Amino acid sequence: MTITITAFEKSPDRGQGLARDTRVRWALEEAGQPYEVRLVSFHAMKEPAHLAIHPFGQIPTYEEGDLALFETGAIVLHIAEHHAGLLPDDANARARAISWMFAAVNTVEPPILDLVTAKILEGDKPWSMERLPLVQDRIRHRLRQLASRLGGADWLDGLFSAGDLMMVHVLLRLRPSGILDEFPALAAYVARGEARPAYKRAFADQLAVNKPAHGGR
Ligand code: GTB
Repeated sequence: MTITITAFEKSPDRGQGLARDTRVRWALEEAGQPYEVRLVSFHAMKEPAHLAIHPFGQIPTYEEGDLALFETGAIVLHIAEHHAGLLPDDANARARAISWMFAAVNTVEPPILDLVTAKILEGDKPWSMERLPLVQDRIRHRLRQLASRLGGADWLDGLFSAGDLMMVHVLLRLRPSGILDEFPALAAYVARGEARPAYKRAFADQLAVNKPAHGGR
């Protein structure tokens, strides 16, 4: 059955791979599953046809036969549960890898999204400059904890898993801020994720859609 995902027709990040379709593309590449991409505009995302598969009018979505999914955590988990390569066979190790997927989206991603909100949506507010250091320090607190758990390991719990895939992609969103580089072990962890052939294919495919014209910015 053909797998179809949705992605931005024109991503605001101009192909840096930060939009969340990249994590779904990456999971599908790790799993060796071919897929098609339906590109949607911001306008189309809010139309009934898209809202029928994504109640919040966002990308990405995942369709396969009569199954339609939204939320990248659920989509990546579905892919990982149906194909080898993203979750360990051992039941306890599998449960731990899934914990890391939840940790990525529930514990590490929220403060990172707060920073995006603080800079982009609230940047013009009179209190914005005062709030920014608080938001940044909440991120640093989480990253210290994460770096401490990772220690000198390559991945969060043994072999690379869907937990690492989600965590690496969540951390990538921080790169433009410079905060990731304050944690060399985490920056190296992210670089290990980016070095995976499956990530490179996913990145190249989203870049092919979003590359700025004339090579400019
Ligand atoms: N929790 C959902 C999930 O994980 O699937 C969140 C989905 C989501 O936020 N989708 C965003 C979207 O559709 C795109 S990825 N936004 C349009 C809307 O809400 O109207 C978020 C994103 C957007 C832009 C950048 N960027 O430019 O760097 C990075 C990430």
